[in-house]
Amino acid sequence: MRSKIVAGNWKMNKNLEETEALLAELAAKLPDTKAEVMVAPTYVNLGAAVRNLETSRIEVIAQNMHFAESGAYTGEISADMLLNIGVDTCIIGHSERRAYFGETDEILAKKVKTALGKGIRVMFCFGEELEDRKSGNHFNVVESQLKNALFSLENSDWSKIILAYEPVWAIGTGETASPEQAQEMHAFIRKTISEAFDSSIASNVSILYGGSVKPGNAEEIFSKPDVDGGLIGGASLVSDDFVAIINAI
Ligand code: G2H
Repeated sequence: MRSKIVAGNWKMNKNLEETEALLAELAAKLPDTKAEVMVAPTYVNLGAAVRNLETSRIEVIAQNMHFAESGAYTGEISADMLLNIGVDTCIIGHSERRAYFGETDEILAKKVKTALGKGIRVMFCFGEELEDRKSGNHFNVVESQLKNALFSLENSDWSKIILAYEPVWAIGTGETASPEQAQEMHAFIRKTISEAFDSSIASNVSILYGGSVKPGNAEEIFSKPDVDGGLIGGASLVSDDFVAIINAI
């Protein structure tokens, strides 16, 4: 049975005091939900976030990690460092990492391999750009992003994978994929995984939708059968909005 998940990607927002204040609000307002609730604060505040949420069921996850074990990689963070502070889930492949930091499918495949090898659960992000959608190439792009980074995995690795389909044209733009577009792509993703692996892997993997999810559109998007929750950016920075989205699942 796949999990329902609502995750907040805080990106490069919130200093320490703001992080602690938002976490306290979320912990106090967290509704009774079957969904797994996750937040991804920025690196420097991860340790504080873990300590702040010690008695809460909100999970702290990381926004990124490096593929190397350790060494001369200035500015980078390793899988072991995340595990050491109690973080065992990491977003990998967010479109902003791909676009602004040159993360290719090849680099992402290495990150996924390292993370899984260390026992870190991976929230793998992917999605097409506007030109791909306009030219009708969106299914091919998504299929190749999945194949290049994930299709060398063992069957057993899939229990540690969460997928987040985020069409780049809908990220932070206020433009959202329609619930039908999200469902169509999520069903395609499941079919692609089913063909490459097997149908039980495809039906057990959680596939989140991300891209301008807000309290006003969350319920309809989450109502689609192949949408298992959301990866939320902007709206996760305001506790009432994030709680409303959690309530929509
Ligand atoms: C997509 C999403 C969260 P937003 O990046 O990953 O951000 O909800 O602001 O579009």
